[in-house]
Amino acid sequence: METLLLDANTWLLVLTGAGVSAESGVPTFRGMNGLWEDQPVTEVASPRGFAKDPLRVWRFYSQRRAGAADVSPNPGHDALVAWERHLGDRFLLATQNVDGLHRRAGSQRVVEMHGNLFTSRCSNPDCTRPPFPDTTVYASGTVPGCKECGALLRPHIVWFGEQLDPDDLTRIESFAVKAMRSGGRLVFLAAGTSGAVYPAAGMVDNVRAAGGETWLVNLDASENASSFEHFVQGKSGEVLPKLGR
Ligand code: BJW
Repeated sequence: METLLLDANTWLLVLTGAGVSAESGVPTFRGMNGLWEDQPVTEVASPRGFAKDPLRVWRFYSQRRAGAADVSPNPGHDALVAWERHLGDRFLLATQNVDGLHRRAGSQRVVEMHGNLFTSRCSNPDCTRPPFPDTTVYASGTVPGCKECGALLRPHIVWFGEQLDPDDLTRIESFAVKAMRSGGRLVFLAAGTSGAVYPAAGMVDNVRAAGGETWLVNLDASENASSFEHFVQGKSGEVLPKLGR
Protein backbone atom coordinates (compact mmCIF):
# COMPACT_ATOMS: atom_id res chain seq x y z
CA MET A 1 0.00 0.00 0.00
CA GLU A 2 1.19 3.53 -0.76
CA THR A 3 1.94 5.67 2.31
CA LEU A 4 1.53 9.39 2.85
CA LEU A 5 4.51 11.34 4.19
CA LEU A 6 3.50 13.73 6.99
CA ASP A 7 6.73 15.64 7.57
CA ALA A 8 7.45 19.13 8.93
CA ASN A 9 6.83 20.66 5.48
CA THR A 10 3.37 19.10 5.04
CA TRP A 11 0.07 20.96 5.31
CA LEU A 12 -2.81 18.49 5.26
CA LEU A 13 -6.37 19.37 4.26
CA VAL A 14 -8.75 16.42 4.78
CA LEU A 15 -12.29 16.14 3.40
CA THR A 16 -14.49 13.41 4.84
CA GLY A 17 -17.88 12.05 3.83
CA ALA A 18 -20.42 9.51 5.00
CA GLY A 19 -18.12 6.53 4.25
CA VAL A 20 -15.85 7.50 7.17
CA SER A 21 -18.75 6.97 9.59
CA ALA A 22 -19.98 3.79 7.87
CA GLU A 23 -17.81 1.51 10.02
CA SER A 24 -19.35 3.17 13.10
CA GLY A 25 -22.75 2.02 11.86
CA VAL A 26 -24.06 5.30 10.39
CA PRO A 27 -25.74 4.58 7.03
CA THR A 28 -24.28 6.37 3.98
CA PHE A 29 -26.53 8.22 1.52
CA ARG A 30 -25.47 5.88 -1.28
CA GLY A 31 -26.10 2.94 1.10
CA MET A 32 -29.71 4.08 1.51
CA ASN A 33 -29.87 4.19 -2.32
CA GLY A 34 -30.43 7.90 -1.84
CA LEU A 35 -33.89 7.07 -0.47
CA TRP A 36 -35.64 7.54 2.87
CA GLU A 37 -39.23 6.29 3.38
CA ASP A 38 -39.09 5.70 -0.42
CA GLN A 39 -38.50 9.41 -1.06
CA PRO A 40 -35.28 10.73 -2.63
CA VAL A 41 -33.12 12.22 0.16
CA THR A 42 -32.64 15.22 -2.15
CA GLU A 43 -36.40 15.87 -1.73
CA VAL A 44 -36.50 15.32 2.05
CA ALA A 45 -33.28 17.25 2.81
CA SER A 46 -34.28 20.39 0.94
CA PRO A 47 -36.11 23.65 1.68
CA ARG A 48 -38.91 22.43 -0.62
CA GLY A 49 -39.18 19.15 1.31
CA PHE A 50 -39.42 21.05 4.60
CA ALA A 51 -42.07 23.45 3.26
CA LYS A 52 -44.09 20.51 1.93
CA ASP A 53 -43.85 18.15 4.89
CA PRO A 54 -41.99 19.38 8.02
CA LEU A 55 -43.25 16.35 9.98
CA ARG A 56 -41.48 14.01 7.59
CA VAL A 57 -38.27 16.07 7.73
CA TRP A 58 -38.27 16.00 11.56
CA ARG A 59 -38.96 12.23 11.52
CA PHE A 60 -35.88 11.83 9.31
CA TYR A 61 -33.60 13.94 11.50
CA SER A 62 -34.98 12.64 14.81
CA GLN A 63 -34.32 9.09 13.65
CA ARG A 64 -30.77 10.06 12.63
CA ARG A 65 -30.19 11.87 15.95
CA ALA A 66 -31.17 8.70 17.80
CA GLY A 67 -28.93 6.59 15.55
CA ALA A 68 -25.88 8.89 15.75
CA ALA A 69 -26.10 9.23 19.54
CA ASP A 70 -25.83 5.46 19.80
CA VAL A 71 -22.60 4.95 17.82
CA SER A 72 -18.90 5.58 18.50
CA PRO A 73 -15.97 6.88 16.45
CA ASN A 74 -13.95 4.21 14.60
CA PRO A 75 -10.21 3.83 13.84
CA GLY A 76 -10.57 6.10 10.76
CA HIS A 77 -11.72 8.99 12.99
CA ASP A 78 -8.91 8.17 15.45
CA ALA A 79 -6.23 8.26 12.72
CA LEU A 80 -7.28 11.81 11.80
CA VAL A 81 -6.99 12.86 15.46
CA ALA A 82 -3.45 11.47 15.56
CA TRP A 83 -2.49 13.32 12.36
CA GLU A 84 -3.87 16.58 13.78
CA ARG A 85 -1.84 16.12 16.99
CA HIS A 86 1.27 15.59 14.85
CA LEU A 87 0.70 18.48 12.41
CA GLY A 88 -1.03 21.05 14.67
CA ASP A 89 -2.01 24.19 12.72
CA ARG A 90 -0.79 22.54 9.51
CA PHE A 91 -3.91 20.32 9.65
CA LEU A 92 -7.53 21.12 8.79
CA LEU A 93 -10.48 18.73 8.59
CA ALA A 94 -13.44 19.71 6.42
CA THR A 95 -16.28 17.27 6.91
CA GLN A 96 -19.56 16.85 5.09
CA ASN A 97 -20.74 14.66 7.95
CA VAL A 98 -23.25 16.11 10.37
CA ASP A 99 -23.01 13.28 12.94
CA GLY A 100 -20.43 14.99 15.19
CA LEU A 101 -18.22 11.86 15.34
CA HIS A 102 -15.00 13.71 14.42
CA ARG A 103 -15.32 16.03 17.43
CA ARG A 104 -16.32 13.14 19.66
CA ALA A 105 -13.14 11.33 18.54
CA GLY A 106 -11.10 14.40 19.55
CA SER A 107 -10.63 16.37 16.29
CA GLN A 108 -10.50 20.11 17.02
CA ARG A 109 -9.63 21.88 13.76
CA VAL A 110 -12.92 20.89 12.12
CA VAL A 111 -15.17 22.68 9.62
CA GLU A 112 -18.64 21.09 9.51
CA MET A 113 -19.47 22.16 5.95
CA HIS A 114 -23.01 20.73 5.93
CA GLY A 115 -23.98 21.67 9.49
CA ASN A 116 -24.58 19.61 12.61
CA LEU A 117 -27.27 17.07 13.41
CA PHE A 118 -27.37 18.09 17.09
CA THR A 119 -28.02 21.79 16.42
CA SER A 120 -31.36 23.41 15.53
CA ARG A 121 -32.30 26.90 14.40
CA CYS A 122 -35.40 28.93 13.63
CA SER A 123 -36.69 28.58 10.07
CA ASN A 124 -37.68 32.26 10.02
CA PRO A 125 -34.74 34.13 8.44
CA ASP A 126 -35.79 37.33 10.25
CA CYS A 127 -35.73 35.72 13.73
CA THR A 128 -32.80 36.82 15.91
CA ARG A 129 -32.47 33.52 17.78
CA PRO A 130 -29.06 31.98 16.90
CA PRO A 131 -28.59 28.26 16.19
CA PHE A 132 -28.51 26.28 19.47
CA PRO A 133 -27.48 22.77 20.63
CA ASP A 134 -30.44 20.40 20.45
CA THR A 135 -30.16 16.67 21.07
CA THR A 136 -33.93 16.16 21.33
CA VAL A 137 -35.35 13.19 19.47
CA TYR A 138 -38.79 14.63 18.74
CA ALA A 139 -41.74 12.26 18.97
CA SER A 140 -43.24 11.29 15.63
CA GLY A 141 -45.90 13.83 14.69
CA THR A 142 -44.09 16.68 16.45
CA VAL A 143 -42.57 19.76 14.83
CA PRO A 144 -40.83 21.99 17.39
CA GLY A 145 -41.55 25.72 17.42
CA CYS A 146 -39.28 28.70 18.06
CA LYS A 147 -39.54 30.16 21.60
CA GLU A 148 -38.88 33.65 20.26
CA CYS A 149 -41.06 34.03 17.19
CA GLY A 150 -43.24 30.90 17.06
CA ALA A 151 -42.07 29.82 13.59
CA LEU A 152 -41.02 26.21 13.02
CA LEU A 153 -37.59 25.08 14.14
CA ARG A 154 -35.46 23.27 11.60
CA PRO A 155 -32.25 21.22 11.79
CA HIS A 156 -29.07 23.30 11.39
CA ILE A 157 -28.14 21.44 8.21
CA VAL A 158 -27.18 22.69 4.74
CA TRP A 159 -29.82 21.26 2.45
CA PHE A 160 -29.64 20.89 -1.33
CA GLY A 161 -29.99 24.26 -2.99
CA GLU A 162 -28.85 26.13 0.14
CA GLN A 163 -25.62 28.09 0.42
CA LEU A 164 -22.85 26.80 2.62
CA ASP A 165 -21.68 29.21 5.33
CA PRO A 166 -19.24 31.58 3.53
CA ASP A 167 -17.06 31.70 6.69
CA ASP A 168 -16.58 27.93 6.45
CA LEU A 169 -15.53 28.14 2.81
CA THR A 170 -13.17 31.04 3.59
CA ARG A 171 -11.54 29.05 6.41
CA ILE A 172 -10.84 26.16 4.03
CA GLU A 173 -9.55 28.41 1.26
CA SER A 174 -7.38 30.42 3.68
CA PHE A 175 -5.76 27.22 4.94
CA ALA A 176 -4.75 26.26 1.38
CA VAL A 177 -3.51 29.79 0.62
CA LYS A 178 -1.45 29.87 3.83
CA ALA A 179 0.08 26.49 2.98
CA MET A 180 1.13 27.63 -0.49
CA ARG A 181 2.43 31.02 0.73
CA SER A 182 4.53 29.31 3.40
CA GLY A 183 6.29 27.35 0.67
CA GLY A 184 4.99 24.14 2.25
CA ARG A 185 3.66 21.02 0.57
CA LEU A 186 -0.15 21.17 0.43
CA VAL A 187 -1.78 17.74 0.52
CA PHE A 188 -5.52 17.22 0.03
CA LEU A 189 -6.97 13.89 1.13
CA ALA A 190 -10.63 12.96 0.59
CA ALA A 191 -12.04 9.92 2.38
CA GLY A 192 -15.40 8.14 2.25
CA THR A 193 -17.17 10.48 -0.12
CA SER A 194 -18.90 9.82 -3.43
CA GLY A 195 -17.57 13.05 -4.97
CA ALA A 196 -21.05 13.84 -6.24
CA VAL A 197 -22.10 16.82 -4.13
CA TYR A 198 -20.72 20.32 -4.65
CA PRO A 199 -18.90 22.42 -3.62
CA ALA A 200 -17.06 19.65 -1.67
CA ALA A 201 -16.63 17.56 -4.83
CA GLY A 202 -14.79 20.45 -6.51
CA MET A 203 -12.15 20.86 -3.78
CA VAL A 204 -9.79 18.39 -5.46
CA ASP A 205 -9.70 20.48 -8.64
CA ASN A 206 -9.06 23.69 -6.68
CA VAL A 207 -6.15 22.10 -4.79
CA ARG A 208 -4.62 20.70 -7.97
CA ALA A 209 -4.95 24.09 -9.68
CA ALA A 210 -3.06 25.58 -6.71
CA GLY A 211 -0.27 23.01 -7.11
CA GLY A 212 -1.24 20.69 -4.22
CA GLU A 213 -0.99 16.89 -4.05
CA THR A 214 -4.24 14.90 -3.98
CA TRP A 215 -5.19 11.58 -2.35
CA LEU A 216 -8.44 9.61 -2.27
CA VAL A 217 -9.28 6.85 0.22
CA ASN A 218 -12.61 5.24 -0.67
CA LEU A 219 -14.35 1.90 -0.82
CA ASP A 220 -15.05 2.33 -4.52
CA ALA A 221 -14.09 4.76 -7.27
CA SER A 222 -15.91 8.00 -6.48
CA GLU A 223 -17.46 10.11 -9.25
CA ASN A 224 -14.43 12.42 -9.25
CA ALA A 225 -11.80 9.67 -8.67
CA SER A 226 -9.98 10.47 -11.91
CA SER A 227 -9.13 13.94 -10.56
CA PHE A 228 -6.93 12.47 -7.80
CA GLU A 229 -3.26 11.59 -8.25
CA HIS A 230 -3.33 8.81 -5.62
CA PHE A 231 -6.24 6.44 -4.96
CA VAL A 232 -6.08 3.93 -2.12
CA GLN A 233 -9.11 1.69 -2.35
CA GLY A 234 -10.50 0.26 0.88
CA LYS A 235 -12.35 1.01 4.10
CA SER A 236 -11.22 4.24 5.74
CA GLY A 237 -11.16 2.59 9.18
CA GLU A 238 -8.60 0.10 7.85
CA VAL A 239 -6.62 2.32 5.42
CA LEU A 240 -6.23 5.61 7.34
CA PRO A 241 -4.49 4.14 10.43
CA LYS A 242 -1.82 2.63 8.14
CA LEU A 243 -1.54 5.46 5.59
CA GLY A 244 0.42 8.22 7.36
CA ARG A 245 4.16 8.00 8.05
C1 BJW B 1 -16.61 4.20 2.18
C2 BJW B 1 -16.90 3.32 3.23
C3 BJW B 1 -15.84 3.02 4.10
C4 BJW B 1 -18.72 3.63 2.10
N1 BJW B 1 -14.65 3.56 3.89
N2 BJW B 1 -15.41 4.69 1.98
C5 BJW B 1 -22.11 22.20 -9.36
C6 BJW B 1 -22.52 21.28 -10.30
C7 BJW B 1 -23.78 20.67 -10.18
C8 BJW B 1 -24.63 20.95 -9.12
C9 BJW B 1 -24.20 21.84 -8.18
C10 BJW B 1 -22.97 22.46 -8.31
N3 BJW B 1 -22.81 23.27 -7.24
C11 BJW B 1 -23.89 23.16 -6.44
C12 BJW B 1 -24.76 22.30 -7.00
C13 BJW B 1 -26.08 21.88 -6.41
C14 BJW B 1 -25.95 20.89 -5.28
C15 BJW B 1 -25.25 19.64 -5.78
O1 BJW B 1 -24.08 19.40 -5.53
N4 BJW B 1 -25.97 18.77 -6.45
C16 BJW B 1 -25.38 17.51 -6.90
C17 BJW B 1 -26.35 16.40 -6.58
C18 BJW B 1 -25.01 17.62 -8.35
N5 BJW B 1 -25.23 21.48 -4.17
C19 BJW B 1 -25.84 22.24 -3.29
O2 BJW B 1 -27.02 22.50 -3.37
C20 BJW B 1 -25.00 22.82 -2.17
N6 BJW B 1 -25.22 24.19 -2.10
C21 BJW B 1 -24.59 25.07 -2.92
O3 BJW B 1 -23.65 24.77 -3.61
O4 BJW B 1 -25.12 26.35 -2.88
C22 BJW B 1 -24.90 27.17 -4.03
C23 BJW B 1 -25.71 26.63 -5.21
C24 BJW B 1 -27.00 26.16 -5.01
C25 BJW B 1 -27.73 25.65 -6.10
C26 BJW B 1 -27.15 25.58 -7.36
C27 BJW B 1 -25.84 26.06 -7.54
C28 BJW B 1 -25.12 26.59 -6.45
C29 BJW B 1 -25.46 22.24 -0.83
C30 BJW B 1 -25.15 20.79 -0.69
C31 BJW B 1 -25.67 20.28 0.66
C32 BJW B 1 -25.62 18.76 0.73
N7 BJW B 1 -26.42 18.32 1.80
C33 BJW B 1 -26.49 16.87 2.06
C34 BJW B 1 -27.76 16.52 2.91
C35 BJW B 1 -27.87 17.26 4.14
C36 BJW B 1 -27.01 16.68 5.23
C37 BJW B 1 -27.72 15.56 5.96
O5 BJW B 1 -28.94 15.53 6.12
O6 BJW B 1 -26.98 14.68 6.41
O7 BJW B 1 -25.30 16.41 2.67
S1 BJW B 1 -26.59 15.89 0.60
C38 BJW B 1 -25.72 14.51 1.20
O8 BJW B 1 -24.60 14.33 0.30
C39 BJW B 1 -25.15 14.96 2.55
C40 BJW B 1 -23.71 14.58 2.41
O9 BJW B 1 -22.90 15.36 3.28
C41 BJW B 1 -23.41 14.79 0.95
C42 BJW B 1 -22.23 14.05 0.43
O10 BJW B 1 -22.43 12.67 0.52
P1 BJW B 1 -21.20 11.74 0.86
O11 BJW B 1 -20.67 12.11 2.19
O12 BJW B 1 -20.26 11.76 -0.27
O13 BJW B 1 -21.90 10.30 1.03
P2 BJW B 1 -22.37 9.23 -0.05
O14 BJW B 1 -23.29 8.30 0.62
O15 BJW B 1 -22.83 9.88 -1.29
O16 BJW B 1 -21.02 8.44 -0.44
C43 BJW B 1 -20.35 7.63 0.51
C44 BJW B 1 -19.06 7.12 -0.12
O17 BJW B 1 -18.32 6.43 0.87
C45 BJW B 1 -19.28 6.14 -1.29
O18 BJW B 1 -18.43 6.52 -2.37
C46 BJW B 1 -18.84 4.78 -0.71
O19 BJW B 1 -18.17 3.96 -1.65
C47 BJW B 1 -17.85 5.20 0.34
N8 BJW B 1 -17.75 4.29 1.48
N9 BJW B 1 -18.19 2.89 3.15
C48 BJW B 1 -14.44 4.34 2.83
N10 BJW B 1 -16.01 2.14 5.15
